[in-house]
Amino acid sequence: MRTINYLITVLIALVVLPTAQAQQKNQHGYAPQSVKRVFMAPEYAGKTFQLLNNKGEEVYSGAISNAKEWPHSGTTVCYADFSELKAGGQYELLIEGSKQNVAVTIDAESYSTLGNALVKSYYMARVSEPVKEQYAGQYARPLGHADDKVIIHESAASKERPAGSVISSPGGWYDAGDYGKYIVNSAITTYSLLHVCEMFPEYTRSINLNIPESGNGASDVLNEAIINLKWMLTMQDPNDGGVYHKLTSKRFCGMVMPHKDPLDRYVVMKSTAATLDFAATMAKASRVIKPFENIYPGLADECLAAAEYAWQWSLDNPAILYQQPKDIQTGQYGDKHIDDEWFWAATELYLATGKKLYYQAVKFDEQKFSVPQWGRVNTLGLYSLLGEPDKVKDLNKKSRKALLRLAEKFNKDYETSAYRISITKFPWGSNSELSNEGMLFIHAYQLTKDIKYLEAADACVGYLLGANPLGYSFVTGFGTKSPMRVHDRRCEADGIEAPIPGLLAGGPSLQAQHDCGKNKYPSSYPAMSYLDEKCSFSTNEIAINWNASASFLVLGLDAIYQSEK
Ligand code: 9MR
Repeated sequence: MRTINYLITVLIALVVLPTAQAQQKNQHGYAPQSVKRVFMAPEYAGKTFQLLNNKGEEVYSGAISNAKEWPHSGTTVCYADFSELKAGGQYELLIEGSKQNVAVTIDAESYSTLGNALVKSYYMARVSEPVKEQYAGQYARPLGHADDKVIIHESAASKERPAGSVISSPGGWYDAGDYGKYIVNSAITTYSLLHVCEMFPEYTRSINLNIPESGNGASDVLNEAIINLKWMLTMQDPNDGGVYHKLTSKRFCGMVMPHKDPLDRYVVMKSTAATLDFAATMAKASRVIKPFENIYPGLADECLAAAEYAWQWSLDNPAILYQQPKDIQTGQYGDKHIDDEWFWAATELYLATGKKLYYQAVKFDEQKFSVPQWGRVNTLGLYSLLGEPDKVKDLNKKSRKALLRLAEKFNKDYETSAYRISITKFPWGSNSELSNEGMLFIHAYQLTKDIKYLEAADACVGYLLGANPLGYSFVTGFGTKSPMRVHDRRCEADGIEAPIPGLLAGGPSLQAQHDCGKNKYPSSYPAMSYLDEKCSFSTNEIAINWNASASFLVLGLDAIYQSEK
């Protein structure tokens, strides 16, 4: 028995430790202006490092930091920081006392390539049109779900639309590894894409994603967002303005391609959260789309009317929380606290209309702002308010204060963390928690031009691309060690080994280790609890909202870097 235990210990030391402790870097490539850190085992603390160019000449040298423990991973690390090296190129990092050199890339295109792929993934997820080879290459596939005969579920029945009757609700994107379409999650996702277009209009207009709409004169990010927006419009009941919470089958289908899914699809109950999120997104869209009236005639006005109609329904139905019907097993996106949804909708409607009634509904002082996530949306309202300082003079000062207070808190976490990263919590979709922190830092930087926020935002990209204790780059197709077995029906069923590129895996979390079995996970530390396995829907699924915050983060940084060159 003792020999076996000994052998197991040796095996763990050989197999687990070297991977966990190998040098961890941004595997895809740092932008010239990035913070550039490579993390390594504590034994190198205080030693020297050098960077050599491709001719073998030293271009930078420095001392490795002190070692520090990161409580979330249980690992102790130190790092080489060569942020001052800004020239693009391929380099070798030499570490005193280590035989293992680290290849480092600095590339001015690195963030735009990545950001574009993150947004292109939405094209790949389009529901009601064929994904064509000229845009998707080997990932081309037939039309998935036409969604032109969607059944009204009992929970969604009304006089005009009784249970069992049929509506048409085509378009949009698949939510995640499953083929559902969920309003709450669509809202934050679509908002994030609209917002990056609003905040960086020239930059986003220069992006060409090679999608069917490319070249129509609007940004491809906006074009892609409109695909989902148009679907969202179909989820509003024209008879009363309420919005169905989701459109899914009764249970998740098997791991088959979209066009092989045999299950009927239903719209399930209207909820106040979905209706308010819908109102907020539509109001935002009306402002962002307005300048493109010639490309999308009438759409901005249609969105605004839909937003106001949804608000009206919410006033009449102020607290209808989503409750999963007994015969439905798909994702819930249930939310018991909807004060933040009220705030977000009121804010966006006020910005879009200037009407007093919405202004009066903006209960600013009752809000506790936090990093956004699908169920925590008031900070999205802050982002919008900060973009319109002249319209909201009185609210602007408060918004600035609230946003900077939040950013400051996360910046402290960034500055004191062993991994120089702001994340301290690892819920389901932790990588999106982090990219939403990055999104917050970008707003703080735009407000203050304080470089510390830009660095903290950039460090989030570094982490997502491999500068983390797992040494995984979490975006499919990017980096030398990225997820190969994401929990996604298309990726599992398409017969292609490499997953669809540009998808952000959820990332480490302890939240639902039962998916593969607790004993399959390598660690009980939250930042280490990740499995690149299909069964791991809690750490290795992909989702539109996770890609959205990452898209904003990477494109936002690229826009800032390009404008400040
Ligand atoms: O992202 C959601 C996460 O915050 C929740 O904890 C989790 C469990 O309710 O659900 C996640 O959302 C899933 C949704 O319910 C269905 N489609 C896949 C989503 C990503 O896993």
